[in-house]
Amino acid sequence: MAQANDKPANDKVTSGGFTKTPGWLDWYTGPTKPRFQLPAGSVDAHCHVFGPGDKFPYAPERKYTPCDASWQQLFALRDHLGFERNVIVQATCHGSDNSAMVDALKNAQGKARGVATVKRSVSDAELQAMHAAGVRGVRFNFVKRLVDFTPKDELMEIAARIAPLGWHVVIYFEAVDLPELWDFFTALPTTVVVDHMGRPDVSKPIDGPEFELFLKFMRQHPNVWSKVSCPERLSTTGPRALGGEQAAYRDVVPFARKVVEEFSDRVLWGTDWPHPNLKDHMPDDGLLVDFIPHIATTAQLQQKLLVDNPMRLYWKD
Ligand code: 0GY
Repeated sequence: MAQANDKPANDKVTSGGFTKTPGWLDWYTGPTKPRFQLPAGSVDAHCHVFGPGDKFPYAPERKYTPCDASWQQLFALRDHLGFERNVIVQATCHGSDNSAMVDALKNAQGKARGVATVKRSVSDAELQAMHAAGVRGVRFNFVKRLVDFTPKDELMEIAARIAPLGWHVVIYFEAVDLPELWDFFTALPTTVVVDHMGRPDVSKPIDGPEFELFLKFMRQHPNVWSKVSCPERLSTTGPRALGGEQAAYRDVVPFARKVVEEFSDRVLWGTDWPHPNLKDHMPDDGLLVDFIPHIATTAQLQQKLLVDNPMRLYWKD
């Protein structure tokens, strides 16, 4: 049965003279070995590295200071959980300095791809160098507590520049903001990948207007994909299962299952390690993996979610 993390959640360091944000929860030491056996070649398609701060200082404009989380620690987790590859997404605490993420890619022996954050001042040579290191996308963030917004004309200019590289755009936003962002998102010229299903409020009905709008977004726009990740961020019922076949984070299950089943060729899954900004509990990553068969209920859906889709998007060249 899934349990919450009862181990200390503040036992990690932040090097380089930085001080963790008060109340910061550190990533989990000694995660469980998942009971669910991942298909061969599975990709953890949403995770981050933080610092370490003494080597890759956190950005002055950051909204939080995390504990360090290195590529060595990420790749150890990958191997422990049974993943083959990672997609490392630039975290906002590093702003548009992608060097920690790119350093991780260069040390991954081809087993990691990246998603960067760039400004309009990025040069073509810098984009080419990132491509050579394994970057395949840029992330546009619309979550107010994480970033000061970049003007939409600048983002559109960036999208036009990365499109010829075959890259895509990852978008992070809250469900309530989708109506206002709709025109911008639907004008993007690339594949568009939504983080965490557009952060639905899972205490609202699954057939209510908010989640219906998200489904319409995916139905009407075949270039839109979704990560069905982060039940630990979305859940109000939390990690404790009720027993039997009940899942942890059970209130998220119908939302994620709906997206997996209707858009099986356009979904991705990731751990979100090292789980920035969680306030309530730090998930055991092994138990997060055990959530997967509750939302992708057949071997065929699991193969698409964990292997075929991320390989098509990130390892096509
Ligand atoms: C996530 C979620 C969060 C943070 C970031 O880059 C980030 O700082 O993505 C969040 O706080 O919701 O996907 O890691």
